[in-house]
Amino acid sequence: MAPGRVNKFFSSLHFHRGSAPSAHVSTSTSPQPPPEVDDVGRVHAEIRPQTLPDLADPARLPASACEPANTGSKIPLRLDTKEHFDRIGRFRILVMGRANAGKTTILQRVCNTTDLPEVFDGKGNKIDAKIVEASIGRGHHNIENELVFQGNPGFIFHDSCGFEAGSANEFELMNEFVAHRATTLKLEQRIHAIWFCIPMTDFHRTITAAEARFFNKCDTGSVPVIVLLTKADTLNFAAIEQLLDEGKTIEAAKEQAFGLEKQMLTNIQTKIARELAQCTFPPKGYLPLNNMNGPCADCTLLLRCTADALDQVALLQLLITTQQANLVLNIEYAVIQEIWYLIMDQGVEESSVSQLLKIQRDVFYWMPCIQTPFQIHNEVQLPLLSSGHPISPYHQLIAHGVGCILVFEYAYFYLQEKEVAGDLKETFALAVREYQKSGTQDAVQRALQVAIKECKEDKDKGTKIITDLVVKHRMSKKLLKSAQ
Ligand SMILES: Nc1nc2c(ncn2[C@@H]2O[C@H](COP(=O)(O)OP(=O)(O)OP(=O)(O)O)[C@@H](O)[C@H]2O)c(=O)[nH]1
Ligand SMILES: [Mg+2]
Repeated sequence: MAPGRVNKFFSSLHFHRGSAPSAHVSTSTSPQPPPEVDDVGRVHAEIRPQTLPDLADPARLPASACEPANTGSKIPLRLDTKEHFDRIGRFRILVMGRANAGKTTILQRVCNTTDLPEVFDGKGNKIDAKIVEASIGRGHHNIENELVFQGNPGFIFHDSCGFEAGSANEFELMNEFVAHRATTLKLEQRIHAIWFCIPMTDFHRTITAAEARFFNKCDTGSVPVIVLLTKADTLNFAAIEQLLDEGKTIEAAKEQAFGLEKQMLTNIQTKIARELAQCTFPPKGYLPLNNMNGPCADCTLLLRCTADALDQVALLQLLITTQQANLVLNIEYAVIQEIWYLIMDQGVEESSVSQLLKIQRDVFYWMPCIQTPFQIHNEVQLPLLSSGHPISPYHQLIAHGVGCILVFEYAYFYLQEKEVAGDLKETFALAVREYQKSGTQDAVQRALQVAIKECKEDKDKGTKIITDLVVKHRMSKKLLKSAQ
């Protein structure tokens, strides 16, 4: 990530779960406890505890921060698209909706780019951009085509045009595609989420008959469909227009438009939700999106809404580790999915080597992809990331888990900022040294002692407190300063 991109990323960091979002997220079903299934083809390498020193005894920790990595192999940070095409376990999203609904713009935001995607046929052959453009110009999006942005080739998108202009044949093609890709046993071909765009520029015709047909006929199985109310910002014009029609002055109309715009959006969303709730296969959630074409566009809510609609931990991990739009999401999910359970497990009497390694590995799986697909570098073993103060094994485990998040996050930024392939073992060693010598480790440990008491049993409040604590102590902030 170039310094510019790092800056852009950091500017998005103020978005947290619980902070006031600009858009409202709602889900129509309560989240199910996710089963522990890993069927997306993700390679989970085993850590080998037998090679480790006894981490529970600080006196026996290795002098060097990281004990032997596998081979010290280099990681290319910018894999070319072909390499990524060979990779299984990429997150695949079908985006659908009327022409001009803002579909491509959303995908660009998610991949941190303004470039157009490269288009591949289902066999991985690149299609000439001119052919694609000509086809799109005629209103055709071939749903089978795979769209990949160089900004983040970890995502594969399929784009389907709206049905209002489409023939019955086109609907059937889409139906077949969804039915097949939602259930195929070929994991690398499966779609993981569907974003159904309804533009608020067309708010007078919210759901067309053809769109309702999708929700009545297309069984997407466990693949969640999220309705995106795109271009919600354009309701501002509609609100001003309405106020002017009511006889308001232009100044008064502008002043009152915000309130009316919000009211209009709520009414539209309620109307759509009511209508779709009657369908055989209603969507899992609704999310208005504003100004996605603007410089401050942020897709954190979209990613979070999509993540929360997934019903498998492995898919959730895949999405969170693939996205690079907001790395606070990585921290947040690592805390919710791993650290919170450590906090709840108050009966811990000792912190064994295998427990510490398990935490390291569990946390690693939520961090951004800093490994090539088939070289899992979490064989690198971090030392105990807890300061020398005598603390209980319970606190030691939590401190270690939080320390791992901070070390991995710093390592990721360090590698991105250098923009060179690096040796992961050395980078982790450097991150650990920074963590320990900068005083961050001590500060985190002290802050944790207080935070754990505040957490009590309230998961939402507790995970927010811990996430904020981790975000506050991110060492990557220093990298940003040095890049300026
Ligand atoms: N006001 C506003 N305009 C938007 C937003 N998102 C996209 N646009 C604009 O809407 C237009 C269409 O956006 P695209 O992303 O190309 O729409 P699309 O659905 O991919 O269009 P087709 O592929 O042609 O069907 C562009 O001019 C965008 O700049 C938004 O959130 N607000
Ligand atoms: Mg488009």
